[in-house]
Amino acid sequence: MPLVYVALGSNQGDPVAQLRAACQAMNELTGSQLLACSSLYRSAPMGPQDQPSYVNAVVALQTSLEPEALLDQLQRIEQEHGRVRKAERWGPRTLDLDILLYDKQVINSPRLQIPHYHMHARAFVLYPLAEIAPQLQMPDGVQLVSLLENCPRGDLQALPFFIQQPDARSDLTPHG
Ligand code: J1A
Repeated sequence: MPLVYVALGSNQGDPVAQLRAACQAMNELTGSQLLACSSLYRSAPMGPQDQPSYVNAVVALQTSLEPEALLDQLQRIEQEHGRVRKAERWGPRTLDLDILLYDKQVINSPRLQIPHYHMHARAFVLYPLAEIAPQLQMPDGVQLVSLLENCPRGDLQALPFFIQQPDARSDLTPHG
């Protein structure tokens, strides 16, 4: 079954609770099982700084869903779990789910670019990914560790909260 890495991010409402709920929802997707979750990390937002800091994580998901079907499901989870109730109405979407890698596939469709276009240079993606898949290789053969060498940690900070780990698996060897 394909092995997929998904990045999670939130900076509105209760980001830790939203990331936990998103993980549980991914684990409940048809033909899917969460294999590993990174720690949670906090960092300043990119761009305009007049918004709360982000909480990010990366998970490994084994799934029989095709890439676009998985995207549909992740977008549904974003809608269901990523909305902050503000006074009497629902605010904007506040949960981001990005497919970083889908096995070794390279996809460039109107809806989907894999490997994710921004993953090569973002500390809040690379460090959590390295935590759960230190040996990972990109589809073009570049090692994750060499991306890390060119990506300073910056203000990225691991948080003392955890997403409940799925059952430990000794056979989890990402991308062989
Ligand atoms: C569209 N897409 O992107 S939202 C979607 N490839 O409709 C998809 N591999 O069709 C398309 N996975 O976290 C193309 N979607 C995709 N993202 C792929 C998913 N600062 C794909 N510190 C638009 N931390 C889509 N985040 C893509 N500052 C963009 C959400 C989902 C991430 C904003 C810190 C953060 C942001 C800004 C941050 C952080 C948006 N991140």
